[in-house]
Amino acid sequence: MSAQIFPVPTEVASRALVDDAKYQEMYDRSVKDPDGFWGDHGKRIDWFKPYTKVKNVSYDPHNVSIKWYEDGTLNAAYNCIDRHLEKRGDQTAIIWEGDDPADDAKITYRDLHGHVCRLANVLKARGVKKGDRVCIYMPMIPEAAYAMLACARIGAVHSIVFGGFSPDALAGRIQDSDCVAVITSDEGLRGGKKVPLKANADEALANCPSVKTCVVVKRTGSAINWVDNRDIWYHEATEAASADCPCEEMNAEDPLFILYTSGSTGKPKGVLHTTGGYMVYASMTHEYVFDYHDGDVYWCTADVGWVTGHSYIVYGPLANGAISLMFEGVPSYPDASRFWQVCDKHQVNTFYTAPTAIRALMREGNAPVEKCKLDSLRLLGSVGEPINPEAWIWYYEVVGKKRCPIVDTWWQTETGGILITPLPGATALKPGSATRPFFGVQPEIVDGEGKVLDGATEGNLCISESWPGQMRTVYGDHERFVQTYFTTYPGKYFTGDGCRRDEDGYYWITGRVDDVINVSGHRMGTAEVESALVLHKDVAEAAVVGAPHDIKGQGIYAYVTLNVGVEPTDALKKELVQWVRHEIGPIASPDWLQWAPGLPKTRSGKIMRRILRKIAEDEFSNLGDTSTLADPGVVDNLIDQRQNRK
Ligand code: 6R9
Repeated sequence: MSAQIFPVPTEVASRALVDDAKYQEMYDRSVKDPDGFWGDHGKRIDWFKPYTKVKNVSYDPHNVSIKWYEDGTLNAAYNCIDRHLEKRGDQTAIIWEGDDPADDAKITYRDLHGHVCRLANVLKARGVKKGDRVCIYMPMIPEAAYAMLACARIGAVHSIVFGGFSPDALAGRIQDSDCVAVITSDEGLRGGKKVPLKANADEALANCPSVKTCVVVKRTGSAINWVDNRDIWYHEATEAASADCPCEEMNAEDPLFILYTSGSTGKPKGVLHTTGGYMVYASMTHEYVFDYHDGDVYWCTADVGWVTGHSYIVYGPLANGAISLMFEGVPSYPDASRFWQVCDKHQVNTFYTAPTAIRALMREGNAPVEKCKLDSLRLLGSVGEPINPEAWIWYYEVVGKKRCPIVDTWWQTETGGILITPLPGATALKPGSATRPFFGVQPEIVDGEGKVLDGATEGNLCISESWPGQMRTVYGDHERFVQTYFTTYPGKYFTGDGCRRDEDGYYWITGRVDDVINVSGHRMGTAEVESALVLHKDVAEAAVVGAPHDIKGQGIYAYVTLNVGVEPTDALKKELVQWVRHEIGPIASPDWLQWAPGLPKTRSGKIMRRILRKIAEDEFSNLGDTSTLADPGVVDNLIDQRQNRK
């Protein structure tokens, strides 16, 4: 592994909130005295009624219960907007950069207050009340942030569905949480291409009787279908609404949002986050990890459809009164220099993106980066998947000009905020390592039997104690929450990731150890893709695994068994790829599809994905234990087919 170490640069250290000694001191206190530590840091948030209790958590598999600040009351929108009005009402809250480089806007905290209140009043007038679920299916426009905060303001629980998901995927998520309203736009615009959001929503809503209201933002102005009494134009309704809307007083443990994420089995899970602990954790990690100082321009390139957009475009930064840049487009449009042009244009200080984007841009060479000055950049960040040292070095040298530390932040939808990460002023960096735990986070590496391993070692990553940003349950299915995260290694939260710890106590995430594929930093359950494939009339069976992919990190490799009598043609392959795209969305498109006359199974009928993974990686001589195979001939056949393709 990479032995190179990058110490904290002096300029970074001189302005940093935390140096190494302070990190150690704060970390020690956070684990020895969590009540004292989080009791103090909880005060970074404004509470209507202060809490008297801090942590109340049980990881006992018979009674998993996670509560933080349980008797405090607050409102997330108040913390992101109202409390800043006096001091920084005229400061920019959101810099919006459109898909077209000529399109941009600056929204001050005062503007934000008006927009959010108006939309909140529109929702209220349509009967949306505290506790109701509202689905947001939006492009990256400021109205997406207004929608989140309007829900938070009135105590409605938002559930954002990424704009790249299909009507079916959207419908499933709306139905699972019985949303009463949907907020969408006529179309989205990405890389010059239109995305038919309203048409998709219409198709989904045909099967979602719980939805009484669909608020539509006009983004492109294209003609759309309209359902009277259900659909309302955002611009018309908000114009007529009052710009004053009181904040609902929420208990710390009242839900703030649901976000669906893929797991190793079954349909996506509705990860539920509550208000108090989440806000404390999102704002605190945003400040310390990005060493945020007043006036810094901070850009996280994620989409609000993913958890990174929730915590590090909206809730964390806005709770801190930050300037948060929101980008509608893609890194390659109009050309591969776009990210860097936006950095120069808005004088971005902190830039936070995903390894897949870095790898894709790296492939374009240095010229698109070198066209730009990038002298405003001070700090770089990475999230979503392990960053390979080669991409790390390129990011560090070519983008950051060897001046800017890279914070490689490991976390999950479930964790609400960053758990393992460098702190810019405190942590020497090793390319490819997420380095050390954030305050209060106690990682443990365990072997297959759950034995905790000490020192330099490798195994499965668990977290032994709770932190305030942790998810509280799977919406509507607490048992699934317990089963998924707390039964594999009783008494600990199991992350689903593999991990190595080196001699210096640095953590290196090695990737998922379950049946989840990380495609371009987005999680996809193999089971979901398989279910989509077997829905096709010609498919008898399918098995999906992840395989190494140059840009995406992992790509989707599908083995498909056709029904008897169906001809395996290239046209059918294309059709099946399209089929999955249509069923789930473009992010689920298989990158490779191989015909499998039979699948390797155990005698009890379990598909042996381990073997399929090896075949997809061309590691034919290293298949591991094959003694439990019901029919070894199946494997030889798959290897033959794989070899003949090349
Ligand atoms: C925030 C987010 C979570 C999974 C996680 C892990 C992978 C995320 C990473 C990383 C290595 C990092 N992951 N950050 N792996 N280094 N810095 O991505 O949430 O979409 O839920 O994905 O992503 O495998 O378990 P989510």
